[in-house]
Amino acid sequence: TKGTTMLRPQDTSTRETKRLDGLWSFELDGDSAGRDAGWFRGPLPSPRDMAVPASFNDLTADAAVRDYVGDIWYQRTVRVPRGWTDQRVVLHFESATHRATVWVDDHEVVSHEGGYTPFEADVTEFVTPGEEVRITALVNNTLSFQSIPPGVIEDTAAGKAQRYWHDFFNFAGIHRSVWLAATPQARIENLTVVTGFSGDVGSVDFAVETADSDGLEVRTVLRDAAGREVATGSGATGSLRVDDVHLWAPGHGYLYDLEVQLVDDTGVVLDTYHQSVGIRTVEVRGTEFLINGDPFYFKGFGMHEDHSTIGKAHSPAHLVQDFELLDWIGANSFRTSHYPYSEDVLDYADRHGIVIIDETAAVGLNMGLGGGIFGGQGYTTFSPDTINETTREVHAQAIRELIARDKNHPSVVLWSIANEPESDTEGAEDYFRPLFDVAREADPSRPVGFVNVMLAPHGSCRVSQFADVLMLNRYYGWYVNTGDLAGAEIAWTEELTGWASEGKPIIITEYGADTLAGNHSLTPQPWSEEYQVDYLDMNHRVFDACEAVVGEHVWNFADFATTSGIMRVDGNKKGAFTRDRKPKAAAFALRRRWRKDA
Ligand code: BDP
Repeated sequence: TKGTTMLRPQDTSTRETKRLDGLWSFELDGDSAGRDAGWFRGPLPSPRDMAVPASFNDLTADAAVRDYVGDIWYQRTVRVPRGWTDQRVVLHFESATHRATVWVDDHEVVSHEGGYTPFEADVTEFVTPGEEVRITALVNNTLSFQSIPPGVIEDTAAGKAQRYWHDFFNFAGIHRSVWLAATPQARIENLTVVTGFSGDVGSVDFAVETADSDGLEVRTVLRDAAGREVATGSGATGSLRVDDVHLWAPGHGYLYDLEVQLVDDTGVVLDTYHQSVGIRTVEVRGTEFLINGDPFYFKGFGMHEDHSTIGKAHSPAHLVQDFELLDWIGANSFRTSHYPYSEDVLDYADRHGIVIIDETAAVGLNMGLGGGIFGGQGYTTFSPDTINETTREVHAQAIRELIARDKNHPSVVLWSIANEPESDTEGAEDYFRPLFDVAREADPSRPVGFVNVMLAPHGSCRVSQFADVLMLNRYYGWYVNTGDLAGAEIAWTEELTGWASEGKPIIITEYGADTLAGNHSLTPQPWSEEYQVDYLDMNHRVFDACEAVVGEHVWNFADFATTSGIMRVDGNKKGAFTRDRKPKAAAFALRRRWRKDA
């Protein structure tokens, strides 16, 4: 699958969509027998019901389902809308974690690797408007050294076991909506906008790709938020001039609407597509991070798509609640740790002026994590047998697909191509150098970085040299200097001073302390709500004393599910909110710092 030239399904005067969410048939296939047996040719042999979108893991009362690794079948029938005659029909998955192959009736139509980016297939020749078709998706959630994120299947005395090096549960399934969508045959296929301004005059540079469009003309119309036409253009590429420009800015999600039309020589509009456009600029200058030329300070969190019952599924209700809490606490930004989030999340951020660091699913490329005396040994991170050139190609494709999907969102100001990879070795340097090029080639308009781990402190990291912005995860006072905030403050200040000498802006992308809600202590004891507050205060003193620090993202917005381990009690408890979004004392403390008005 191309994976990088497709537009999100949309209802316009020339396009129509049908969402396939609801209950699907579902069957685990532990022997991987279904493909050869042709399970897609008819109803699954012994299906149960499963919700889409949802992670399947927590929806049954069966540990074997929760921890299942392997092939997973989803199936449903759908009636193709009878009005779709002569249209091009596509089947679009917003995501399937971590990979999928899809059939329409007996025809294999698409395969896609990577659990958090969309893919689609042209199914026109396999469907008849007004008739039913059977859609079957073979999803697979196995992590290997050649997947992003990586993992390995190990042989244990009790059988095969999935192991991975990232600290969140390997939720899987169909996490976002599935669509049937109709477009005209002559169609708009891809669209890129890059914005700028000078004084009162804004610019919207656009590049449109079309298909089956011989003899047709591309026209563009830009309207302001009140629907007034402010600029028009003709041709597939160009630049629109916007007088008296109304900028998109943090806290101010002002959006124009760009309508792209495909028009024939008699003026008939054969296809039309709408794109929200926020006019703003992003720039790194010295140790500053500038949005619209103004220094920006990131306040917010590393987050997760994680909720009880639905796991990593997207849900509009949870989206609204999480953004309401971000607003309440005074956050102006977050990082999509540790994978691309639902496109609805980005749309919401665009509309509300929330700033996003957009991350790929490249997390856990580090055999030093989860190491120590209890394992982690036995693997070299970068080697021909582990994370290798094939992995790098999968990783490159993940970067391309992230940027292809999210390039037009004004909320996205910075790409994060990996979280906490090994970065202090020659293997890491060789692995990452070309990946920064991949990102910059796909999007020359935004800075690129990766998130550095405390195992590669200042002076030993060999990858940060490629980054425009330094993103640091540090746990002084938690994983080191545990319970010793005075010692932590000294050590942290010293390391940060080293990083500040690099002359690049620094965003602290993680700092946090596990905290059991309701656990209190008069003296600063780790795991208590009071310690979490003291820990954050200490960190803030360190940041405030360092000019190069341009942002603070607490780890994490909310408690979240992880794999089982002796370091985790019912998951990771570093949330400012609990998993069901109740505030800990730290939430109020952060609100006092971030909303001086509150
Ligand atoms: C960092 C990771 C993050 C973890 C966090 C922690 O980036 O995913 O959840 O530490 O240990 O290593 O809480």
